[in-house]
Amino acid sequence: MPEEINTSTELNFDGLVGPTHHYAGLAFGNVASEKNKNKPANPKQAALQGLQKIQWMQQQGVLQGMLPPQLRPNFRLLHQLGFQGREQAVLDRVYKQAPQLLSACCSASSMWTANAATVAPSSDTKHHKLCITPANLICNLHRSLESTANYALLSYVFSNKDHFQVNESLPALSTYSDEGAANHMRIAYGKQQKALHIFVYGRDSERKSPTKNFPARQTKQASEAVIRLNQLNNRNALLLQQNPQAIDMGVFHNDVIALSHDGLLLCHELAFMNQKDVMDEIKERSEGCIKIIEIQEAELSLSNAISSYLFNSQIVTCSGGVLKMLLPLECREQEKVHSLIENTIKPKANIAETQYMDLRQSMRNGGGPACLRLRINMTLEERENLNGKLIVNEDQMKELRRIIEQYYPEQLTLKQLSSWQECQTLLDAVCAIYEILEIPQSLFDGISKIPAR
Ligand code: SUG
Repeated sequence: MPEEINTSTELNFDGLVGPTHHYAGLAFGNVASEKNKNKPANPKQAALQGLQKIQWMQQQGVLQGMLPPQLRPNFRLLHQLGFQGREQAVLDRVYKQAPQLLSACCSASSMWTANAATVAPSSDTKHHKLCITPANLICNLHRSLESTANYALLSYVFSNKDHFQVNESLPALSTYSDEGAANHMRIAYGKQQKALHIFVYGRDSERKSPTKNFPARQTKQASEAVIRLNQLNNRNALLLQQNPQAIDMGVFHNDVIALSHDGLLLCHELAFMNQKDVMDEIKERSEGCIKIIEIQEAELSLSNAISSYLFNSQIVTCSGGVLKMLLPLECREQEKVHSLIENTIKPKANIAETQYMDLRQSMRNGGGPACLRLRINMTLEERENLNGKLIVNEDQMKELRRIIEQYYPEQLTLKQLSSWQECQTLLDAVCAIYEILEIPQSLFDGISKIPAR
């Protein structure tokens, strides 16, 4: 049956891992990132694991998008911080004097596209246009670098103003600290597919921080602004506070402790503040149409939820309407978690099949399956009005694999990143990826201050 022009379909835009992927322990409060600091990384394997995930999704009959890596090193940051001169001299000095800065300006963190932006599909917005607000990611230096390039990329791809509105990211201030869709769940429910947008914040910037150990990244003020910018009504938006106890254990984003798909919400009992009231409110708002599966601490401790990344899984509606669940391999390796998934979650959520996937390269930096994707609901007409070729087909996948095989290193150390010659080879790979995705490199001129080569 031909797809109707105004029916929307959810696409996942996965971030392709960049060739500078490494472990630098840059994300305080993300326990995996800290634990794996300075361990050897394999960018080639990381990118191939990402491609394998995309390919699996395509095999399930779903359309899959991709966002390319960003240009690194970001010389703009180094110049701003006083490292000036020719490229090799700059890299030598920063490697010697501030190796953490070299890591930050080379980070491949844009792979976690769940943090790239927050999206509201046209079916839910006041003016019936698809709205996108890129996140400022100001909580961590290396992540804050992503924002300008994300804005440039998304403004280009979604430039048709009859269909799309791409907002600027929020002011780069702690008051408006925004981490994108990782703290947002759109739950469509009932026969008419009404949608409830749940925004989860960690702290109210007008109050004392509720956490003791780790920073609460998302602010209430940021979520409120995104609700306004994305043209949502207060009727279809719900603002919740994350449980500070969870943040203090290492739940640095809501998508580490809760997930949603269609009319289903799967969460841990310690995900939100005042959780009982929150659950009642969700039921009331959706007239009982949202199905909630709440996992108790006795069934799965917070610490096992974090180490397995169970809640960072993806539920997928495959062609024919069958539901499958894509989980990180770590969920199969922990017996208790595995049994909970197979014996409780699977039957309760009507999941026909579970697929455990090796995404360890990303997992070691705290990025599971759901972190790697940005969900965008689009109609056929909207898809036809996109610029670039981000919805990837088989030929593009083959080409991408070829580039990764050819250019991506199997081992990467900071020493290698301090060589301008080495960096240029990696930049060639990223430029080749832009070509395959039909994204003009000129969009990023001036953003990372990469000299013409
Ligand atoms: O922001 N890790 C990322 C992981 C992001 C995961 N995203 C979601 N939960 N949606 C972060 O903490 C580590 C980089 C390093 O240490 O090299 C890092 O940035």
